[in-house]
Amino acid sequence: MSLKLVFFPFAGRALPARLAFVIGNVPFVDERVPFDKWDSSDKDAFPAGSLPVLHITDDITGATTLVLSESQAIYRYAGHRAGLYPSGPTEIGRVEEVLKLVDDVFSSTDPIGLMRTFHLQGDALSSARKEFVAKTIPTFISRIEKLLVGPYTTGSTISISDVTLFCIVRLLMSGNLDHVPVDVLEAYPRCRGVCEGVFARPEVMAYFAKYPNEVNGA
Ligand SMILES: N[C@@H](CCC(=O)N[C@@H](CS)C(=O)NCC(=O)O)C(=O)O
Repeated sequence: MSLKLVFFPFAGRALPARLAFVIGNVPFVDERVPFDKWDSSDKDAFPAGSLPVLHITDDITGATTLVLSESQAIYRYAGHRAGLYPSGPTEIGRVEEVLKLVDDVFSSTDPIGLMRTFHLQGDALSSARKEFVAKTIPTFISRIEKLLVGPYTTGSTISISDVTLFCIVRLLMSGNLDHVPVDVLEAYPRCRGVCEGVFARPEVMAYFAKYPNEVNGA
């Protein structure tokens, strides 16, 4: 099977899958579509009219086996291929719970998810980000904090939920998000510990040496 992950030339919704493949030493084509090329492309050629998309091709026949369009599905597929998806029901349950909660931090509407703040400006941005810090983080990150066994989600073995958590923790602590202070995760040492564990892996460090602009998950 050959894998091609198509996304834009930034971290965003592709970083967890890129890192999963890197950590699992799974070869993949990391196609990065320039914005001007995307703007002029036929969106109907993409299942959801958006990116990321993961193409899986049979090496022998050259036939397309699967085209995945949703980042959450892509993370799970990447986790399986990379050996980052657990096999036991207890661990699966816990990893899925953390995956869902990380996604809630991004896209939940009640309280406000980070994605909804990205296109705001001025007072609207300030008030949405303040709500995000005051409500969303305590609601979802504190739940994740309680679930983590440590040093990773299920204990000593890294899982795909650790990779997605790493990406959001780096972004939240980056200082790149207006109105989100860099110490916003001070009260969540286990979440920060997962982040440190993922970041310390040689293959992850090598990835960020190649793509330094993605190191803060943006
Ligand atoms: N639900 C989709 C959302 C994908 C999405 O919104 N992708 C954005 C980039 S992060 C995109 O393709 N934007 C360009 C466009 O919609 O034209 C997923 O999770 O994969």
